[in-house]
Amino acid sequence: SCAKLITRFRGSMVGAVIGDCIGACFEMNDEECTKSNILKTIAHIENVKAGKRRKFGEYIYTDDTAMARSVAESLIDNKGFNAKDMAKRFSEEYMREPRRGYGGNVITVFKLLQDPQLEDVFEPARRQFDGQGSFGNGGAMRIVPAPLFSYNKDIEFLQNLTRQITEITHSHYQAIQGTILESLAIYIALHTDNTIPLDTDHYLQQLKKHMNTLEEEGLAQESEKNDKPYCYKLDKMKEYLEQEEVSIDELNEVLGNDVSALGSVPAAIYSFLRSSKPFTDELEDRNGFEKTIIYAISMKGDTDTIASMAGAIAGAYYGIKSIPDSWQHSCEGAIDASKYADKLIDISEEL
Ligand code: 8NA
Ligand code: MG
Ligand code: MG
Ligand code: MG
Repeated sequence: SCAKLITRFRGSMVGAVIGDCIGACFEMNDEECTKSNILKTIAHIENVKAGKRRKFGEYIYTDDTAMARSVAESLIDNKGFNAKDMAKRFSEEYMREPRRGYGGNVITVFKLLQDPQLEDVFEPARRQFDGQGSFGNGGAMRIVPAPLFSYNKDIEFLQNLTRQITEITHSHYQAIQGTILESLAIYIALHTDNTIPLDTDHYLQQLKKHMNTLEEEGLAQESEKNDKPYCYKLDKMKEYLEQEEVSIDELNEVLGNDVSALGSVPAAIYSFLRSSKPFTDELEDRNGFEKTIIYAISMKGDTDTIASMAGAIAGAYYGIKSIPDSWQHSCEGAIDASKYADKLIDISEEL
């Protein structure tokens, strides 16, 4: 029903903001990323009483959320994808607040997008890295509004929309495939019955079916490549979920935790799936959303982006009620994210 759906749209949009804001405290600070340390930050967020020391929006969002806001606003105002408008919003947002922690190379694209004479807004992205395009996770980190907007449409619609949004800044096939994987992960989570325990095998099978097709197509173009790295990582996740406990070192080695799409989207999906199963450690009493965020940060490396992508998936599955009020209160942009979710649900119903 619609009343239930709204909690999941809000959960997804807000979940992404929460992961970004809390994850940003640990970005590139690997020694700090132990569960007990992360829980200290969480305790700070939860224990400070309203009206006393707790500051509203104390934990600030980074480029991940800044760009997701532009995606949401552009889809809402245009009731669909408008490349020129979205490119303008990315670029203007960067110029307004350049210190949100953007990737080192994407800022070149934002500067070129400032040129009012520019005919093809996809051209600056195609020129990145000597024509190879960026394989960074900057496409995937901002994609959450797309699967919400596409809720009543099919997977083909979702994939096309996702590809177009990504290609404004990221043209490398691995960035596009990784963003589609994140989009699918959110879309499938939204469409999965959350009143029964999550069937992680079935969830992975659905992702694999689509990624297999995409990577087969990619192989025809990339003749030197003879493997399907996203499918490989989805298979490894299934294997890990059958085991008792897998070390973070092994997960980092196999799934990755860096600023590339291939090295971060799988870590985000795994955090969501692992957190649907019980823990026997200090995460034991946390709900599925809380576990997902804390576990994603414990993956180290690009923590804001991995936790943000994981939060978007977990929020879509568990809904806004699973996100503690104190977390929402403490993270900048959480209230706005809820408002975008409400507008996206209205538009998705008209499509
Ligand atoms: P990007 O397009 O600048 O890519 C990020 C980085 O990935 C680049 O600076 C390169 O080092 C590397 N890279 C990407 N494509 C190639 C290629 N074809 N060949 C060689 N190297 C390549 O920016 P983005 O928007 O993809 O970046 C997103 C990330 O940056 C997010 O994690 C976001 O939070 C932010 N960020 C991350 C860190 C971090 O180190 N974890 C720090 C600051 C900002
Ligand atoms: Mg960031
Ligand atoms: Mg960052
Ligand atoms: Mg990051």
